[in-house]
Amino acid sequence: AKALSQLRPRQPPILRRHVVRAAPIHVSSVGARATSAVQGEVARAVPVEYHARTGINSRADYETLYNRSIQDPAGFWADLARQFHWEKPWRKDHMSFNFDRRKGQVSTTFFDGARTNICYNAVDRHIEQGRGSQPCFLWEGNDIGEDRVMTFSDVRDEVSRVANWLKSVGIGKGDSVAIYMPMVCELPIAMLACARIGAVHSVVFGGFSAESLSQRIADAKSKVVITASGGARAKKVVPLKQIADKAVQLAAGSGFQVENVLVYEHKSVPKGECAWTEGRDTWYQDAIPQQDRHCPVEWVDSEHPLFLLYTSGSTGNPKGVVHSTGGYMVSAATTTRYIFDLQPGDVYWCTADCGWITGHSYLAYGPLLCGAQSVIFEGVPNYPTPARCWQVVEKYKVRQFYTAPTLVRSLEAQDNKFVTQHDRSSLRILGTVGEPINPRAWMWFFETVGEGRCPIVDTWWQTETGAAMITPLPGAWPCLPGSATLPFFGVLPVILDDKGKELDGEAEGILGMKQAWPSTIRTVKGDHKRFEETYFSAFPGYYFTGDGCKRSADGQYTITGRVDDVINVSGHRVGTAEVEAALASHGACIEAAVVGFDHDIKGQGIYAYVTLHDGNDFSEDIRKDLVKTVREQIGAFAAPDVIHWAPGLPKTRSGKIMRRILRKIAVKKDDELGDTSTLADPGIVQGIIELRGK
Ligand code: 6R9
Repeated sequence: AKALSQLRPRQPPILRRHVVRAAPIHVSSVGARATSAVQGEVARAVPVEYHARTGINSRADYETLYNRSIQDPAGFWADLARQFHWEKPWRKDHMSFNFDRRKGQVSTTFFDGARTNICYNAVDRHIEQGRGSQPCFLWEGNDIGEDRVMTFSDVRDEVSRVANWLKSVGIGKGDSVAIYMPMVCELPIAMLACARIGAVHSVVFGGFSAESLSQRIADAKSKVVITASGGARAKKVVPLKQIADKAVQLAAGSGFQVENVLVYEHKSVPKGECAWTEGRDTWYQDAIPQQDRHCPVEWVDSEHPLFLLYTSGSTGNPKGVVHSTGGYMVSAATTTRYIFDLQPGDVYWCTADCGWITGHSYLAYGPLLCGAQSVIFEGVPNYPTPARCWQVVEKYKVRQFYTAPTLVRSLEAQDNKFVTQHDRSSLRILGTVGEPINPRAWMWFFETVGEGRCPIVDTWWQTETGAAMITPLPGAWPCLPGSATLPFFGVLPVILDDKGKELDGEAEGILGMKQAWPSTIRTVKGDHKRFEETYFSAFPGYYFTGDGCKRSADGQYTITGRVDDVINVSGHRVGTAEVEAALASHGACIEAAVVGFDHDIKGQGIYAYVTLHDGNDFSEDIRKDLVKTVREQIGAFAAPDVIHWAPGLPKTRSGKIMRRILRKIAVKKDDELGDTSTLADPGIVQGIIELRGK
């Protein structure tokens, strides 16, 4: 083991400068001092000079708009919606919602009476405004040197051809289409093609297994599946067609018959290597170029479903979250514009896969609706080297870069030279989503990647919310490392206690929503009762987020982690995110995951899985020092009872730690781990089990 003195001051000096020297910042007119509620590292508000082209450049600017959005949501959203084309206008009294089951069916509607089409607004509208020859997709392949640019006109032609093909096989308004594709331009094109004709897309992430895909195909009743022969992830080939074939077969076994499979030939798996079912399968490259490049737009009601996206909760099968057309369009566009200060022509990069909600709202729809150029990256961030992201940033002169904390931490673990060897002077805004970001990783992102120049927008939201809900607006108030800060326009968060009572002022509890926003989840596919039970039963009258949250005296919100992950130790509420941030602040630790376990005396104890930086051995000294770090930064009550060394953490492919598995390993129920096939690396589980007690 290395001497501890070598481990502790590992933080780059530049980071220390910020943490230690940053002066207390006045974040509001009342002059409250802000510190992040994510404990573990001293995080102070970080002011960043940024002039937003949206015109929101102070907290006062924000408050004026925010207050109107809450007092008159119908008028506020109508004003924002006018930038789009509506074939038929909405009624004056166009929105309604009921979040209280006791008063009848839970529902949300926006832009009632109106008809529109999101594909028209995302693509055709820009062509009509003279931007047809502007690039809108900048595709970067898995291997260096592979790239492709598509303009808005190119995209309209291709979308229309796919839409015409869908019609030719009998797909029409309201029918669902499953999309199981790698990150090629044809993926968002397939989504837009569905939207163009009023079909409902159901994108399934290319990393899901045949079982998961078949379950989603059958639940959504997708008669058509659009897939590819294969996909490329670093040096790995994903046999998508083979998996899709198995999924279609499994669906048939459960009584649902897929009628057509459209297969895009991807270079990773050439035509000759694909199994083929005559009469059911069609090669994309054969059929699509034959189609007419004109396809009329199908105008749909604002409440017409745009897409389904399956998401897993704490119980049961994945739920098909249903989003509407008009409301989703206005939320996706408005949040993209204000949070990323996105203007037509900006080069913007969201690293999410289209298989997740982030890819839907912030890779496909949001940037297109704003007329931006959206980078689509097929590969992985550390291939061929950990410099890949910054190389892409340099190549395309990316202005806004949006990613997940897990990616930030994995790149932070590498030599900084991978970052600094590429020019990042084009970057203006950085963003994170998906999980709490620990202040140390935040600081590294801010200082090393953003050169201390770019505000970081830490956006909190969910598949169910469709668009970002709690988020900084760049330049309008100081960033607070680890905190999503303030609610977006139209979002009215509440902090609830266990009994569902609203807490005022500075408070900690469960995050709920009191008022509908345009992209509110409308229902769960085929099961409105389950929808009401999952989201509107715990606390009648509120949308239940499942997240814990703290609000500071001046109204800033910090997510503390899923409430199902909060650990109650001797009556103290300990957020797993807090303990993880504390552990991760230790120089030897790269990442940590914390779960609760039943404890005879304390009620619950804290069980921490810790992954160390390369070059650090698992040792008793580091173990003690890690526990000490938590005691020092949070308090003795939060000190982990167990530190379990882990070669890596079990994560879904979207980077979420599967705590369900870790809870079972902690209590030695290795035979109850359940389905581990959706893990990015299922092999990691055995590695963790082997280190138990070590
Ligand atoms: C967009 C997305 C939603 C859950 C959510 C919360 C966690 C997302 C976060 C965050 C802290 C953030 N989460 N963003 N936690 N800070 N900025 O990720 O949707 O996959 O449905 O996950 O992710 O726990 O409830 P989804």
